[in-house]
Amino acid sequence: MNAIAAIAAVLIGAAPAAASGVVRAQFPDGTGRLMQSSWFSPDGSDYDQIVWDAFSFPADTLVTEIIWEGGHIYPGSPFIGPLTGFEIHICPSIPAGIQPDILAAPLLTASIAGTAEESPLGVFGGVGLYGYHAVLPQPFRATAGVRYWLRIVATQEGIPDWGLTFAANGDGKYFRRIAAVGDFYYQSPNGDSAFTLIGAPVCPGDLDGNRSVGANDLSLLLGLFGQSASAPPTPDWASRQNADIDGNGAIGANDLSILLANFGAVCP
Ligand SMILES: [Ca+2]
Ligand SMILES: [Ca+2]
Ligand SMILES: [Ca+2]
Repeated sequence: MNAIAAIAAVLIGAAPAAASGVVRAQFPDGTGRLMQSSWFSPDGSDYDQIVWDAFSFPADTLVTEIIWEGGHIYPGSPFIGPLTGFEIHICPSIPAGIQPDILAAPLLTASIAGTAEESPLGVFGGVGLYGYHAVLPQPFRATAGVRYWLRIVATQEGIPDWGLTFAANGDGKYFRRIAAVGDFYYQSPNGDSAFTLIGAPVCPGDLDGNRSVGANDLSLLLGLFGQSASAPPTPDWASRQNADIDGNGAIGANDLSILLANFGAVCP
């Protein structure tokens, strides 16, 4: 009996299926700082700003829902337009990967009418923050190792002031478009935006993204066995999220069972 079969032998019963769970999260940093990402609908204005932030996965992943956190920079101001919706895009990178390809068609577009299940999270640094949630109109299939850019922009009928809150983790950069005197400027400031992607691995058990389930995947999972895959994020956060195949927030027997049930599988 080899090692894999020995492990399998201790797992009784049918393997559970991979379930939908958090596949990537950049957590609010708790400061209440906001990066404006909103525009004056329908014609735009010199007050508009748009934010993109990047994400990627070690293995092919289906993204089905998005959660994000933000608030108003000038809450209660009579000059500010009401929040009427959100535009969510997933955009490709330019070849170097350092910024979104703003000329290319988005890979996914979701228009959310209304306030996207806005719910208060509390007051942070004197700023009221809210959580938002949307189910994508169709799942987005992310390819292993490819860098994508999430663009979440609020629509306001009046001067816009809505923004995403800064995140405690990420690669330390985001991308934005600001308007000034009738023109647009693009910048890569320091910081990350807070968002959570919900979904599931395309190929449960393929942790290294080579599109089959094998010994290297098992080795990766065993290396993380018993670890948490929820907050607070660690430097190997992406790997932990990826290894938490059933999305329950920890890497454990269930995940191992799923991997072993798929051992040898070649992924679509
Ligand atoms: Ca970032
Ligand atoms: Ca693999
Ligand atoms: Ca798990």
